[in-house]
Amino acid sequence: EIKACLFDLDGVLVDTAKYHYIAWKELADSLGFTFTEQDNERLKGVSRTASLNILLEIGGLLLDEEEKTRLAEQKNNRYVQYIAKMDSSEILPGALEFLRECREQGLKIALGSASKNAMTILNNTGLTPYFDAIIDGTHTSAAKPDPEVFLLGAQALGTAPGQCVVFEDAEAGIEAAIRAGMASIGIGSPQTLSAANLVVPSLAQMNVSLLRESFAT
Ligand code: B16
Ligand code: MG
Repeated sequence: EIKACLFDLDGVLVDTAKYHYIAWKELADSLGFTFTEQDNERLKGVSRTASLNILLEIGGLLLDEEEKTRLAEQKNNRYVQYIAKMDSSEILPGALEFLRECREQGLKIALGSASKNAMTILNNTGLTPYFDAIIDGTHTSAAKPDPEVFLLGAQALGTAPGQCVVFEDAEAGIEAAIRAGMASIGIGSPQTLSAANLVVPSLAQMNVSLLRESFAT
């Protein structure tokens, strides 16, 4: 029986991928190479450090750790400027309605995000009060597909992994859910998220009855 829902942030509840993209693109521009929207797909759900490594690989640049730290900081400063202007209009379709329904139906709710900026985003969009537990990139030591972020979420809620369902838009996030021993629902395309128990285009297609039907034992 499902007792808790664990949500990824970027790509599930809000579309911050566009701001990550602009900030990474600005960095690539300043380093003198092109970074496309297609390239950006590879960074979704991936930590900041790992994202920078992919970006530098695309640009064919080999840099030392000190320089990398500086560039990651430069990108993040730009990103923080963009998310500072976010408000509730940037919550993805169906997300608020589903979070409300989960609460009404007595399901517990946790965040499981790789982002170190999750609190800013949740506060600016007004989503913070919906969560019983918030686990983000400031609490974790291993990135998805490591299950750490979701296991910490279940622990904070006091719910067994077998009673949790994870909502994720990234392949690495679905893998993390599986490794945590949790059910998973992919948000996006069935091709990339085929490992999930169920895939829906967005949370607008999700409701608690469908959730219960999908995982009825
Ligand atoms: P930050 P999620 C992830 O968020 C993003 O999808 C990914 O593109 C980003 O690099 C990562 O957070 C780290 O974010 O630089 O803000 O710490 O999908 O796990 O909510
Ligand atoms: Mg995501």
